[in-house]
Amino acid sequence: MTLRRAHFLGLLAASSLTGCARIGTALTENETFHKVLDAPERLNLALLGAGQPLAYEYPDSAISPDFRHNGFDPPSDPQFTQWSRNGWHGYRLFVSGLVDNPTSFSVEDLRTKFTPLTQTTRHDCVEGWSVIGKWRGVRLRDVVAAAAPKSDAKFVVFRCLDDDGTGTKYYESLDMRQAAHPQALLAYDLNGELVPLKNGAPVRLRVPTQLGYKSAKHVGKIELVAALGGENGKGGYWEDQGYEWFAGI
Ligand SMILES: Nc1nc2c(c(=O)[nH]1)N[C@H]1C(S)=C(S)[C@@H](COP(=O)(O)O)O[C@H]1N2
Ligand SMILES: [Mo]
Repeated sequence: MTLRRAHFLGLLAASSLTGCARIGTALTENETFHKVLDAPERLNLALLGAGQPLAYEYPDSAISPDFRHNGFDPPSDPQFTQWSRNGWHGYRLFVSGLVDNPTSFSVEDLRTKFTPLTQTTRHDCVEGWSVIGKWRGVRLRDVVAAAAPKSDAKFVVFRCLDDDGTGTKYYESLDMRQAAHPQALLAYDLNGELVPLKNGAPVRLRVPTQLGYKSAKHVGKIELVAALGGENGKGGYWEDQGYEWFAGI
């Protein structure tokens, strides 16, 4: 399958201008900046991600010996169990919703079709503990761009494969700007090995600029939507229980 790395993505002019306004004047020298101005109805996710505050990246010496885990048990259904026993063969990460190019990726696709990124960042759980881990994966924005979001796509919803024991699945969401953050990662490795089951295998989101509950584990599907609310709830399992949707740290 050919990846559509559309240079520009169709998003509304309003969000495009917001994205540009935050970046300041340095980019006015940049050819891309002018292209965005020439086509204000379109938006470049890399540009939207630029200029946002970055989470601190630690040296390897700071990596926690064990990356503590939290949350629901990993999925235990036969299909997930089979994937996990077969090196994740059969698993696919779907990208759908308000996109021109609905698509899906195996873990191998993620490893080979995208530029890899490694980051050693801190994970802060709202319960008051932190761990530092070295994650490797692909930028969320590259995976989103491959699906070519439509102009009305405003939020990115992560549908997870695990549930709370009563059948209610974990889910989370980011807006397009947060999804474009250069450190928002879809991770497949932790500390040089496959992401362990307890930490969200085979693919988990890492958003080091926000509290741990935003970093959805066991992601099965990424959905581009116009709005939260309705079937998209308050934008996350814990948000539906009263947590803040924005969990910046
Ligand atoms: N799918 C899924 N994602 C999840 C959770 C969960 O229960 N299920 N728990 C969240 C919370 S509260 C935290 S602190 C982190 C824990 O990640 P870890 O188990 O790798 O430490 O995952 C977040 N993402
Ligand atoms: Mo958490």
